[in-house]
Amino acid sequence: MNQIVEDKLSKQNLVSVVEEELNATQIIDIHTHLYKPSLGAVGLWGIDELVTYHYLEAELFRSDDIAPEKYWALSKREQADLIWRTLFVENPPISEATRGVVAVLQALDLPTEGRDLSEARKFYAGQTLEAHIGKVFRLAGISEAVMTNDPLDPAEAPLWKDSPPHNLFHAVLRLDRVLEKWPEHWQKLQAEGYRVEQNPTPATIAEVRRFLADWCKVMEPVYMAVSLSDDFAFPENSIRAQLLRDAVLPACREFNIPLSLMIGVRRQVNPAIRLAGDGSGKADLRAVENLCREFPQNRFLASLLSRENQHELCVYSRKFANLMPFGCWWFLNNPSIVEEITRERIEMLGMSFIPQHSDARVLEQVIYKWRNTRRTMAPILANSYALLTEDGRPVTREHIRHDLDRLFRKNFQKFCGVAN
Ligand code: FIX
Ligand code: ZN
Repeated sequence: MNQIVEDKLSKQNLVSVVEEELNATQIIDIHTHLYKPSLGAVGLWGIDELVTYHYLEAELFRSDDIAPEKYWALSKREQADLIWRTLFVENPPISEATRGVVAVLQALDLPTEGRDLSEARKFYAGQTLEAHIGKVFRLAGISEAVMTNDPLDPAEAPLWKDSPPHNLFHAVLRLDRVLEKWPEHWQKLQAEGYRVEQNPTPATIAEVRRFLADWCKVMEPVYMAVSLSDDFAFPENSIRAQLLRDAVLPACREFNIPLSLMIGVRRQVNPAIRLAGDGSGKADLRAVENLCREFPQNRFLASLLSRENQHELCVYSRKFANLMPFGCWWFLNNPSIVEEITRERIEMLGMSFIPQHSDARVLEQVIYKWRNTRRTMAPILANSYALLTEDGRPVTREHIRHDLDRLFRKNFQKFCGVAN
């Protein structure tokens, strides 16, 4: 790193310099459920989607005695009105998810204390998606968002025909339906002309490889991804393990992209509340250990859903350079837990990890999720630099800028082979 002679920062002004440099860093959001404009038909944006986010639906069911089936019978607008009244008018929006909506409204200069959503709905009536995306990304301080793209999603797949690349978005080939739900989906591949059967025979494996290659050519994904249940094991005697070993990992090597392992979901612990009904469980990370050791030519992004798995993920990341921990996922994306996870990652991994992703499902969520990340991370980073200064090594603004660029851009770009 070329040494620029700079003022050595005192402990007092470390926090303000870290905050300034965090605000100036254009972040790459490496996992979202957002979509480029040409896939806009499946993308979510606007006040009614923001207020009916599944995190808020879960909180509604705790604060109102409405039965889920009655809620599901309401229109999207009626659902949003009920959530707004219950979680924002009758009660203070003090949770992470409700406060996030307030932060978005403030950032968009919309009323945050309204008795209803009429002002916000009037604002959105005048917005066009592409211009709004640019404004929201600027407010969030992100330069790009990485999507989640499922070739077996009947709503999304047809939209990829003639869908042009977009400079603000990267694609990801999402494989839950192939790896986690093969029995329910192999016939979809067959219907598309891939000569597969339910048993993963060598011929079926070859056709799954062809399916993956065809979609890699269409999407040009920066990585492949799968969300795996908390009981994921590898090796194991299962179709999932065989498809992973014989089709997905070779395809990742063929296209030189990582596989993102998101492990720990306990699907539909309460089906009555639909997308809000997923839970979390501690995983056995020997699966990750075995994958990293047995496939050194593969690279693995990893984000785990259980707080109890985080420290051992740091230990494994010290053992395997082909393992990149990322984000404080889903139920972990709360300041109290982000602080613990980020501090132990810095202590054990230096700046060789990817601290956060937004997981945004609704476009405007990136505004609050990245405001929270910057607010939570500034004192953590300043503390790390204060300790370094105390122990004898002065820190400059250039050092901080270099580290933030690694954390929020270069580690992803290098690990996924994405150009700057
Ligand atoms: O599997 C995933 O990508 C999860 O992030 C989502 O399914 C989850 O619902 C979510 O949006 C969490 O924030
Ligand atoms: Zn996600």
